[in-house]
Amino acid sequence: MEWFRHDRFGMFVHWGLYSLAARHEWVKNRERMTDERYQRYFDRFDPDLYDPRAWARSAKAAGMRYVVLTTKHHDGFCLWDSALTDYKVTNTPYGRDLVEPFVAACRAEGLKVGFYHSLIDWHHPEFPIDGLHPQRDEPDPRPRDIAVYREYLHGQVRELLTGFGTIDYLFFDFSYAGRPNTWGGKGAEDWGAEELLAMVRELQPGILVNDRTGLPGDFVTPEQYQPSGPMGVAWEACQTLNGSWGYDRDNVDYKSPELLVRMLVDGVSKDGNLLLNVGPTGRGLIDPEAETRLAAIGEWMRLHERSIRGCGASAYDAPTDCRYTQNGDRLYLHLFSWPFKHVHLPGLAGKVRYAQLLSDGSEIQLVVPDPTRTAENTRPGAQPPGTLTLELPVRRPE
Ligand code: JFZ
Repeated sequence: MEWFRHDRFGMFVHWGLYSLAARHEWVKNRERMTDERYQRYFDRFDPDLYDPRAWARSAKAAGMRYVVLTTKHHDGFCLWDSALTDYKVTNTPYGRDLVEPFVAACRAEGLKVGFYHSLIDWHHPEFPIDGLHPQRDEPDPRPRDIAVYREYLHGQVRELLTGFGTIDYLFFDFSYAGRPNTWGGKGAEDWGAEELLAMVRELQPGILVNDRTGLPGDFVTPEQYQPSGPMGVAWEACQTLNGSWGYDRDNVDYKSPELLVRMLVDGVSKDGNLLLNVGPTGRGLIDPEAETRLAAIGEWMRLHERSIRGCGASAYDAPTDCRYTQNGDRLYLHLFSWPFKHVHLPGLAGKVRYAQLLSDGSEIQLVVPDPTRTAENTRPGAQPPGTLTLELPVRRPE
Protein backbone atom coordinates (compact mmCIF):
# COMPACT_ATOMS: atom_id res chain seq x y z
CA MET A 1 0.00 0.00 0.00
CA GLU A 2 2.94 2.27 0.52
CA TRP A 3 3.20 3.84 -2.92
CA PHE A 4 -0.57 4.21 -3.12
CA ARG A 5 -0.87 6.13 0.14
CA HIS A 6 2.17 8.19 -0.73
CA ASP A 7 1.37 9.11 -4.33
CA ARG A 8 -2.26 10.10 -3.68
CA PHE A 9 -3.13 11.16 -7.23
CA GLY A 10 -3.76 9.12 -10.36
CA MET A 11 -5.34 9.33 -13.79
CA PHE A 12 -8.31 7.23 -14.86
CA VAL A 13 -8.70 6.67 -18.60
CA HIS A 14 -12.05 5.56 -20.01
CA TRP A 15 -11.52 4.69 -23.62
CA GLY A 16 -13.21 2.29 -25.99
CA LEU A 17 -15.84 2.00 -28.71
CA TYR A 18 -18.15 4.41 -26.85
CA SER A 19 -15.55 7.15 -27.39
CA LEU A 20 -16.71 7.24 -31.03
CA ALA A 21 -20.36 7.71 -30.06
CA ALA A 22 -19.01 10.51 -27.86
CA ARG A 23 -22.08 10.57 -25.62
CA HIS A 24 -21.23 8.66 -22.45
CA GLU A 25 -19.75 5.19 -21.95
CA TRP A 26 -23.18 3.73 -21.16
CA VAL A 27 -24.52 4.75 -24.58
CA LYS A 28 -25.21 1.19 -25.68
CA ASN A 29 -27.39 0.54 -22.67
CA ARG A 30 -28.95 3.97 -22.45
CA GLU A 31 -30.03 3.97 -26.06
CA ARG A 32 -30.95 0.29 -26.07
CA MET A 33 -28.58 -0.45 -28.91
CA THR A 34 -28.44 -3.96 -30.28
CA ASP A 35 -25.05 -5.57 -30.87
CA GLU A 36 -25.65 -4.96 -34.57
CA ARG A 37 -26.24 -1.27 -34.02
CA TYR A 38 -23.23 -0.92 -31.75
CA GLN A 39 -21.06 -2.65 -34.34
CA ARG A 40 -20.83 0.67 -36.26
CA TYR A 41 -18.22 1.84 -33.72
CA PHE A 42 -16.23 -1.37 -33.88
CA ASP A 43 -16.09 -1.12 -37.67
CA ARG A 44 -14.74 2.42 -37.43
CA PHE A 45 -12.43 2.15 -34.44
CA ASP A 46 -9.15 3.59 -35.72
CA PRO A 47 -7.44 5.86 -33.19
CA ASP A 48 -4.77 7.18 -35.52
CA LEU A 49 -3.57 9.75 -32.98
CA TYR A 50 -3.11 7.26 -30.15
CA ASP A 51 0.05 8.30 -28.33
CA PRO A 52 0.09 6.84 -24.83
CA ARG A 53 3.37 8.58 -24.15
CA ALA A 54 1.50 11.90 -24.50
CA TRP A 55 -1.15 10.69 -22.04
CA ALA A 56 1.54 9.65 -19.60
CA ARG A 57 3.32 12.99 -19.95
CA SER A 58 0.07 14.87 -19.31
CA ALA A 59 -0.61 12.74 -16.25
CA LYS A 60 2.86 13.26 -14.92
CA ALA A 61 2.80 17.00 -15.54
CA ALA A 62 -0.50 17.18 -13.64
CA GLY A 63 1.21 15.59 -10.66
CA MET A 64 -0.36 12.17 -11.12
CA ARG A 65 1.72 9.13 -10.33
CA TYR A 66 -0.36 6.28 -11.71
CA VAL A 67 -2.66 5.70 -14.66
CA VAL A 68 -5.57 3.27 -14.88
CA LEU A 69 -6.84 2.23 -18.32
CA THR A 70 -10.13 0.50 -19.21
CA THR A 71 -8.90 -2.76 -20.69
CA LYS A 72 -12.57 -3.70 -21.12
CA HIS A 73 -15.63 -1.67 -20.18
CA HIS A 74 -19.23 -2.92 -19.82
CA ASP A 75 -19.63 -3.07 -23.62
CA GLY A 76 -17.19 -5.99 -23.62
CA PHE A 77 -14.77 -4.51 -26.16
CA CYS A 78 -11.18 -5.53 -25.40
CA LEU A 79 -8.28 -3.15 -25.88
CA TRP A 80 -5.77 -5.98 -26.09
CA ASP A 81 -5.37 -8.98 -28.37
CA SER A 82 -7.25 -11.47 -26.19
CA ALA A 83 -7.13 -15.08 -27.34
CA LEU A 84 -10.57 -15.62 -25.81
CA THR A 85 -12.69 -13.36 -28.01
CA ASP A 86 -12.92 -11.79 -31.43
CA TYR A 87 -14.39 -8.67 -29.89
CA LYS A 88 -11.10 -6.86 -29.62
CA VAL A 89 -9.10 -4.02 -31.02
CA THR A 90 -6.94 -6.20 -33.24
CA ASN A 91 -10.04 -6.97 -35.34
CA THR A 92 -10.95 -3.31 -35.84
CA PRO A 93 -9.49 -1.13 -38.60
CA TYR A 94 -6.76 -0.09 -36.13
CA GLY A 95 -5.64 -3.69 -35.97
CA ARG A 96 -3.09 -3.42 -33.16
CA ASP A 97 -2.96 -3.99 -29.41
CA LEU A 98 -3.40 -0.84 -27.32
CA VAL A 99 -2.47 -2.13 -23.90
CA GLU A 100 1.20 -3.00 -24.35
CA PRO A 101 2.12 0.49 -25.64
CA PHE A 102 0.11 2.00 -22.78
CA VAL A 103 2.03 0.00 -20.20
CA ALA A 104 5.35 0.84 -21.85
CA ALA A 105 4.50 4.56 -21.93
CA CYS A 106 3.60 4.64 -18.24
CA ARG A 107 6.78 2.82 -17.33
CA ALA A 108 8.86 5.16 -19.48
CA GLU A 109 7.43 8.14 -17.58
CA GLY A 110 7.95 6.48 -14.22
CA LEU A 111 4.24 6.03 -13.56
CA LYS A 112 2.53 3.06 -11.92
CA VAL A 113 0.26 1.01 -14.16
CA GLY A 114 -3.35 0.13 -13.45
CA PHE A 115 -6.06 -1.76 -15.31
CA TYR A 116 -9.77 -1.20 -15.00
CA HIS A 117 -11.64 -4.34 -15.96
CA SER A 118 -15.41 -4.59 -16.19
CA LEU A 119 -17.07 -7.55 -14.50
CA ILE A 120 -20.24 -6.67 -16.34
CA ASP A 121 -20.22 -7.59 -20.03
CA TRP A 122 -23.03 -6.58 -22.38
CA HIS A 123 -21.50 -8.43 -25.30
CA HIS A 124 -20.58 -11.89 -24.07
CA PRO A 125 -23.31 -14.33 -25.17
CA GLU A 126 -23.47 -16.07 -21.79
CA PHE A 127 -23.56 -12.97 -19.62
CA PRO A 128 -27.08 -12.66 -18.18
CA ILE A 129 -27.91 -8.98 -18.43
CA ASP A 130 -30.09 -7.82 -15.55
CA GLY A 131 -32.96 -5.42 -15.64
CA LEU A 132 -32.83 -2.84 -18.35
CA HIS A 133 -31.42 -5.02 -21.05
CA PRO A 134 -29.57 -3.05 -23.70
CA GLN A 135 -31.50 -4.77 -26.40
CA ARG A 136 -34.99 -4.93 -24.95
CA ASP A 137 -37.07 -3.63 -22.08
CA GLU A 138 -38.22 -7.04 -20.92
CA PRO A 139 -36.37 -9.90 -19.25
CA ASP A 140 -34.08 -11.88 -21.50
CA PRO A 141 -35.99 -14.92 -22.86
CA ARG A 142 -32.85 -16.94 -23.57
CA PRO A 143 -31.26 -18.86 -20.70
CA ARG A 144 -27.66 -17.91 -20.17
CA ASP A 145 -24.93 -19.75 -18.34
CA ILE A 146 -22.95 -17.40 -16.19
CA ALA A 147 -20.43 -20.17 -15.43
CA VAL A 148 -19.26 -19.92 -19.02
CA TYR A 149 -18.86 -16.17 -18.68
CA ARG A 150 -17.08 -16.57 -15.35
CA GLU A 151 -14.47 -18.74 -16.99
CA TYR A 152 -14.02 -16.15 -19.72
CA LEU A 153 -13.64 -13.40 -17.13
CA HIS A 154 -11.00 -15.32 -15.20
CA GLY A 155 -9.20 -16.25 -18.40
CA GLN A 156 -9.04 -12.66 -19.54
CA VAL A 157 -7.80 -11.41 -16.21
CA ARG A 158 -5.12 -14.08 -16.40
CA GLU A 159 -4.10 -12.79 -19.83
CA LEU A 160 -3.92 -9.23 -18.56
CA LEU A 161 -1.83 -10.17 -15.56
CA THR A 162 0.60 -12.41 -17.42
CA GLY A 163 1.03 -10.63 -20.74
CA PHE A 164 2.15 -7.12 -19.77
CA GLY A 165 4.75 -7.40 -17.03
CA THR A 166 4.18 -6.06 -13.56
CA ILE A 167 0.77 -4.48 -13.03
CA ASP A 168 0.43 -2.33 -9.94
CA TYR A 169 -3.30 -1.86 -9.64
CA LEU A 170 -6.57 -3.47 -10.65
CA PHE A 171 -10.02 -1.88 -10.61
CA PHE A 172 -12.86 -4.38 -11.09
CA ASP A 173 -16.26 -2.91 -11.92
CA PHE A 174 -18.75 -3.67 -10.40
CA SER A 175 -21.03 -5.64 -8.09
CA TYR A 176 -24.61 -4.66 -7.43
CA ALA A 177 -26.05 -7.60 -5.54
CA GLY A 178 -28.53 -6.74 -2.85
CA ARG A 179 -29.12 -3.25 -4.14
CA PRO A 180 -32.75 -2.23 -3.77
CA ASN A 181 -34.09 -2.97 -7.21
CA THR A 182 -36.64 -5.21 -8.85
CA TRP A 183 -34.32 -7.19 -11.05
CA GLY A 184 -31.80 -8.89 -8.83
CA GLY A 185 -28.13 -8.12 -9.15
CA LYS A 186 -24.70 -9.63 -9.33
CA GLY A 187 -21.96 -10.04 -6.81
CA ALA A 188 -19.02 -12.01 -5.54
CA GLU A 189 -20.53 -15.43 -6.29
CA ASP A 190 -21.37 -14.56 -9.85
CA TRP A 191 -17.84 -13.42 -10.55
CA GLY A 192 -16.24 -16.30 -8.62
CA ALA A 193 -14.56 -13.47 -6.75
CA GLU A 194 -12.73 -15.59 -4.22
CA GLU A 195 -10.98 -17.63 -6.89
CA LEU A 196 -10.51 -14.57 -9.04
CA LEU A 197 -8.77 -12.63 -6.29
CA ALA A 198 -6.63 -15.63 -5.36
CA MET A 199 -5.48 -15.87 -8.97
CA VAL A 200 -4.79 -12.14 -9.12
CA ARG A 201 -2.63 -12.32 -5.98
CA GLU A 202 -0.80 -15.36 -7.25
CA LEU A 203 -0.01 -13.81 -10.64
CA GLN A 204 0.85 -10.34 -9.30
CA PRO A 205 1.77 -10.58 -5.63
CA GLY A 206 2.38 -6.84 -5.30
CA ILE A 207 -0.84 -5.69 -6.94
CA LEU A 208 -3.52 -3.56 -5.28
CA VAL A 209 -7.12 -4.55 -5.99
CA ASN A 210 -10.26 -2.54 -5.36
CA ASP A 211 -13.39 -3.67 -3.53
CA ARG A 212 -15.91 -3.91 -6.35
CA THR A 213 -15.82 -7.68 -6.80
CA GLY A 214 -18.13 -7.84 -3.80
CA LEU A 215 -15.29 -9.02 -1.56
CA PRO A 216 -13.02 -6.72 0.42
CA GLY A 217 -9.99 -5.47 -1.47
CA ASP A 218 -6.97 -3.34 -0.66
CA PHE A 219 -8.87 -0.08 -0.93
CA VAL A 220 -12.44 1.15 -1.26
CA THR A 221 -13.76 3.26 -4.09
CA PRO A 222 -16.29 6.00 -3.33
CA GLU A 223 -17.48 7.17 -6.71
CA GLN A 224 -18.12 10.80 -7.56
CA TYR A 225 -18.40 11.84 -3.94
CA GLN A 226 -15.96 12.80 -1.23
CA PRO A 227 -16.42 10.95 2.07
CA SER A 228 -17.04 13.12 5.12
CA GLY A 229 -13.88 12.00 6.89
CA PRO A 230 -11.21 9.29 7.05
CA MET A 231 -12.76 5.89 6.28
CA GLY A 232 -10.49 3.80 8.49
CA VAL A 233 -9.25 1.98 5.38
CA ALA A 234 -7.33 3.05 2.31
CA TRP A 235 -9.67 4.71 -0.13
CA GLU A 236 -9.67 6.39 -3.49
CA ALA A 237 -12.39 8.62 -4.86
CA CYS A 238 -12.82 8.50 -8.61
CA GLN A 239 -14.09 11.68 -10.18
CA THR A 240 -14.99 12.83 -13.67
CA LEU A 241 -14.07 16.12 -15.25
CA ASN A 242 -17.54 16.70 -16.65
CA GLY A 243 -19.87 14.00 -15.32
CA SER A 244 -19.12 11.49 -18.07
CA TRP A 245 -16.36 8.89 -17.93
CA GLY A 246 -16.25 8.23 -21.65
CA TYR A 247 -15.63 11.12 -24.05
CA ASP A 248 -18.80 13.23 -24.19
CA ARG A 249 -18.43 15.82 -26.93
CA ASP A 250 -21.39 18.05 -26.18
CA ASN A 251 -20.95 18.06 -22.43
CA VAL A 252 -19.13 21.27 -21.59
CA ASP A 253 -20.04 21.21 -17.92
CA TYR A 254 -16.46 20.89 -16.72
CA LYS A 255 -15.37 21.22 -13.14
CA SER A 256 -13.07 24.19 -12.63
CA PRO A 257 -9.38 23.64 -11.88
CA GLU A 258 -10.00 25.17 -8.42
CA LEU A 259 -12.69 22.62 -7.65
CA LEU A 260 -10.50 19.77 -8.86
CA VAL A 261 -7.61 20.88 -6.68
CA ARG A 262 -9.99 21.07 -3.74
CA MET A 263 -11.16 17.55 -4.37
CA LEU A 264 -7.58 16.37 -4.25
CA VAL A 265 -6.83 18.34 -1.09
CA ASP A 266 -10.07 17.28 0.55
CA GLY A 267 -9.30 13.63 -0.15
CA VAL A 268 -5.77 13.78 1.22
CA SER A 269 -7.05 15.63 4.30
CA LYS A 270 -9.19 12.54 4.90
CA ASP A 271 -6.45 10.02 4.12
CA GLY A 272 -7.71 9.33 0.61
CA ASN A 273 -6.57 9.32 -3.00
CA LEU A 274 -8.03 10.91 -6.11
CA LEU A 275 -8.33 9.07 -9.40
CA LEU A 276 -9.27 11.78 -11.86
CA ASN A 277 -10.75 10.66 -15.15
CA VAL A 278 -10.12 11.65 -18.73
CA GLY A 279 -12.04 10.25 -21.70
CA PRO A 280 -9.86 10.45 -24.80
CA THR A 281 -11.55 10.94 -28.17
CA GLY A 282 -12.09 8.20 -30.72
CA ARG A 283 -8.85 9.32 -32.39
CA GLY A 284 -7.00 8.93 -29.13
CA LEU A 285 -6.51 12.48 -27.94
CA ILE A 286 -7.24 13.94 -24.55
CA ASP A 287 -9.45 16.86 -25.52
CA PRO A 288 -8.28 20.46 -24.97
CA GLU A 289 -10.75 21.19 -22.15
CA ALA A 290 -9.36 18.24 -20.23
CA GLU A 291 -5.76 19.12 -21.05
CA THR A 292 -6.30 22.68 -19.81
CA ARG A 293 -7.50 21.37 -16.47
CA LEU A 294 -4.68 18.87 -16.12
CA ALA A 295 -2.19 21.64 -16.84
CA ALA A 296 -3.78 23.93 -14.24
CA ILE A 297 -3.66 21.22 -11.60
CA GLY A 298 -0.03 20.63 -12.55
CA GLU A 299 0.72 24.31 -12.10
CA TRP A 300 -0.76 24.16 -8.61
CA MET A 301 1.10 20.94 -7.85
CA ARG A 302 4.40 22.50 -8.88
CA LEU A 303 4.26 24.73 -5.80
CA HIS A 304 2.09 22.67 -3.47
CA GLU A 305 3.03 19.07 -4.13
CA ARG A 306 4.66 18.87 -0.70
CA SER A 307 1.24 19.26 0.90
CA ILE A 308 -0.13 16.25 -1.05
CA ARG A 309 2.59 13.67 -1.63
CA GLY A 310 3.25 11.53 1.41
CA CYS A 311 0.56 13.42 3.32
CA GLY A 312 -2.56 12.25 5.09
CA ALA A 313 -5.12 13.32 7.63
CA SER A 314 -4.13 15.39 10.67
CA ALA A 315 -5.32 14.75 14.20
CA TYR A 316 -6.21 18.46 14.41
CA ASP A 317 -9.60 19.76 13.31
CA ALA A 318 -9.38 22.40 10.64
CA PRO A 319 -11.60 25.50 10.80
CA THR A 320 -14.52 26.03 8.41
CA ASP A 321 -13.56 26.04 4.73
CA CYS A 322 -10.07 24.84 5.58
CA ARG A 323 -8.37 21.48 5.34
CA TYR A 324 -5.29 20.15 7.05
CA THR A 325 -2.95 17.68 5.44
CA GLN A 326 -0.01 16.43 7.41
CA ASN A 327 3.28 14.67 6.81
CA GLY A 328 5.15 13.89 10.02
CA ASP A 329 5.50 17.15 11.92
CA ARG A 330 4.66 19.29 8.88
CA LEU A 331 1.11 20.53 9.00
CA TYR A 332 -0.35 22.09 5.84
CA LEU A 333 -3.30 24.45 6.10
CA HIS A 334 -5.37 24.74 2.92
CA LEU A 335 -7.67 27.76 2.80
CA PHE A 336 -10.64 27.24 0.48
CA SER A 337 -11.56 30.87 0.95
CA TRP A 338 -9.06 33.56 1.78
CA PRO A 339 -9.81 35.16 5.15
CA PHE A 340 -9.29 38.83 5.83
CA LYS A 341 -5.92 39.20 7.49
CA HIS A 342 -6.37 36.59 10.25
CA VAL A 343 -7.09 32.91 10.44
CA HIS A 344 -7.74 31.35 13.85
CA LEU A 345 -6.63 27.80 14.46
CA PRO A 346 -8.19 26.19 17.55
CA GLY A 347 -5.92 23.95 19.59
CA LEU A 348 -2.72 24.95 17.82
CA ALA A 349 -1.38 27.54 20.28
CA GLY A 350 2.04 26.44 21.45
CA LYS A 351 2.21 23.64 18.88
CA VAL A 352 3.66 25.56 15.95
CA ARG A 353 7.25 26.72 15.84
CA TYR A 354 7.23 28.41 12.48
CA ALA A 355 4.76 29.08 9.68
CA GLN A 356 5.25 29.99 6.07
CA LEU A 357 3.32 30.29 2.85
CA LEU A 358 3.93 27.24 0.76
CA SER A 359 3.80 29.15 -2.53
CA ASP A 360 6.80 31.41 -1.88
CA GLY A 361 8.23 30.24 1.44
CA SER A 362 7.60 33.60 3.06
CA GLU A 363 7.16 33.76 6.82
CA ILE A 364 3.70 33.94 8.34
CA GLN A 365 3.65 35.59 11.73
CA LEU A 366 2.08 33.76 14.64
CA VAL A 367 -0.13 35.54 17.15
CA VAL A 368 -0.41 33.60 20.40
CA PRO A 369 -2.37 35.17 23.25
CA ASP A 370 -0.53 35.61 26.50
CA PRO A 371 -2.60 33.57 29.01
CA THR A 372 -1.73 35.94 31.86
CA ARG A 373 -3.53 38.86 30.18
CA THR A 374 -6.94 37.81 31.47
CA ALA A 375 -8.88 40.91 30.45
CA GLU A 376 -7.70 40.68 26.86
CA ASN A 377 -8.47 36.97 26.64
CA THR A 378 -11.97 37.17 28.07
CA ARG A 379 -13.26 40.25 26.25
CA PRO A 380 -16.21 39.63 23.91
CA GLY A 381 -14.99 38.20 20.62
CA ALA A 382 -11.75 36.83 22.06
CA GLN A 383 -10.63 33.50 20.66
CA PRO A 384 -10.99 30.46 22.92
CA PRO A 385 -7.88 29.48 24.88
CA GLY A 386 -5.40 27.44 22.91
CA THR A 387 -6.16 29.21 19.65
CA LEU A 388 -3.30 30.16 17.39
CA THR A 389 -3.85 33.07 15.04
CA LEU A 390 -1.96 33.52 11.78
CA GLU A 391 -1.43 36.90 10.23
CA LEU A 392 -2.00 36.57 6.53
CA PRO A 393 -1.45 39.02 3.74
CA VAL A 394 -4.73 40.74 3.00
CA ARG A 395 -4.48 39.81 -0.65
CA ARG A 396 -4.37 36.14 -1.50
CA PRO A 397 -1.01 35.33 -3.04
CA GLU A 398 -1.24 34.32 -6.71
C1 JFZ B 1 -19.08 2.30 -12.98
C2 JFZ B 1 -19.34 2.25 -14.46
O1 JFZ B 1 -20.66 1.84 -14.70
C3 JFZ B 1 -19.08 3.60 -15.08
O2 JFZ B 1 -19.29 3.55 -16.48
C4 JFZ B 1 -17.65 4.01 -14.79
O3 JFZ B 1 -16.76 3.08 -15.40
C5 JFZ B 1 -17.44 4.05 -13.30
C6 JFZ B 1 -16.00 4.33 -12.91
O4 JFZ B 1 -17.81 2.81 -12.68
O5 JFZ B 1 -20.14 2.99 -12.37
C7 JFZ B 1 -20.47 2.81 -11.08
C8 JFZ B 1 -20.03 1.75 -10.34
C9 JFZ B 1 -20.37 1.66 -8.97
C10 JFZ B 1 -21.15 2.63 -8.41
C11 JFZ B 1 -21.61 3.69 -9.16
C12 JFZ B 1 -21.26 3.77 -10.50
N1 JFZ B 1 -21.46 2.56 -7.07
O6 JFZ B 1 -20.98 1.65 -6.36
O7 JFZ B 1 -22.18 3.46 -6.56
